[in-house]
Amino acid sequence: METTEFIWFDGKLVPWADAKVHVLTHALHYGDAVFEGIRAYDCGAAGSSVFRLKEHSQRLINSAKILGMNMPYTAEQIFDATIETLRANKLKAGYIRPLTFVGYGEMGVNPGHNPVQTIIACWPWGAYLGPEALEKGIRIRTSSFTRIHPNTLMSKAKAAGNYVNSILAKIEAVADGYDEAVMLDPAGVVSEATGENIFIVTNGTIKTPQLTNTLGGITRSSLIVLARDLGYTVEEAPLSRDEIYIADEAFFCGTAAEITPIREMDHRVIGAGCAGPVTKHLQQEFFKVARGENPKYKEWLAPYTVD
Ligand code: PPE
Repeated sequence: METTEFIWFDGKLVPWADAKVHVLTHALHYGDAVFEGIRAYDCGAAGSSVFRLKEHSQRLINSAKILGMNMPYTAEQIFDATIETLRANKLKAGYIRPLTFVGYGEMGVNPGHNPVQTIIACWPWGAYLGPEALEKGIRIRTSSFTRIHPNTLMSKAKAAGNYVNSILAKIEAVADGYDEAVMLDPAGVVSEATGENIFIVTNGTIKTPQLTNTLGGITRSSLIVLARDLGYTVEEAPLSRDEIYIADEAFFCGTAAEITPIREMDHRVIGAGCAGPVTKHLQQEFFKVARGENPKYKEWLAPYTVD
């Protein structure tokens, strides 16, 4: 990976190589960490902007609350620390990873009084699913792994432990020659991908699963607003696997993946087998918003400049 100079670690900027923890860190053994994935965009002469930093900062706090972690920072402090980290690294555009984790202290499942620590790292990160994915679309499979039951792990928490389910699905998909997996929930309806929410387009109507057991994606909620403002009808309703097979268009969305068209699923070509017109339209409008070219959504952006 491409590194940067500093990582924010519990209030201090430390050199990248020195941001270390003990091997008996509780979260490393039991997965009790929560994180965020955030993107900053280069807005040209206007400087840079972090996309929906307020919402991402709040989701980190919410995730910690769901896991019963004693989070020592407020959403405002995470917001400010993120901007501080970007500026210290002179990073105009890239990916930001805040992580709050249960640290070193006692071993055993009970996190007890172990310290709760927070880091914020950032680095340049291009297209998540490969350089051609955003334009040409990807091939996906339905995972043989079921997405977590809403009372097994807490899907509204962006918790490290939840990602073991995603890792199983991702390894399987990649080993079988696909770019990504989509997972069904315990009832057999479509939930989400290993790191993205899913949308389909049928007869001009946009549809996405409700949030029963999926992460409340910030890209997802932004796209729902954006699409409705553009005049599209957007439904949040149960989505079956075969509805995707016969959709005109399908796409994934997430901070890392942005808006990635799906061109094939389980060996069925979706629509015309390339990025469809509605997907392309939303992609274009989304990037305009993120790059500060649409003043209507200015409140979604946290502007900053680097010296
Ligand atoms: N579902 C899952 C399971 C998920 O991990 C993400 C983000 C989303 C939906 C979309 O959420 P949002 O980013 O708020 O729109 N996945 C992050 C982690 C990716 C990684 O490999 O790490 C991300 O996109 O940053």
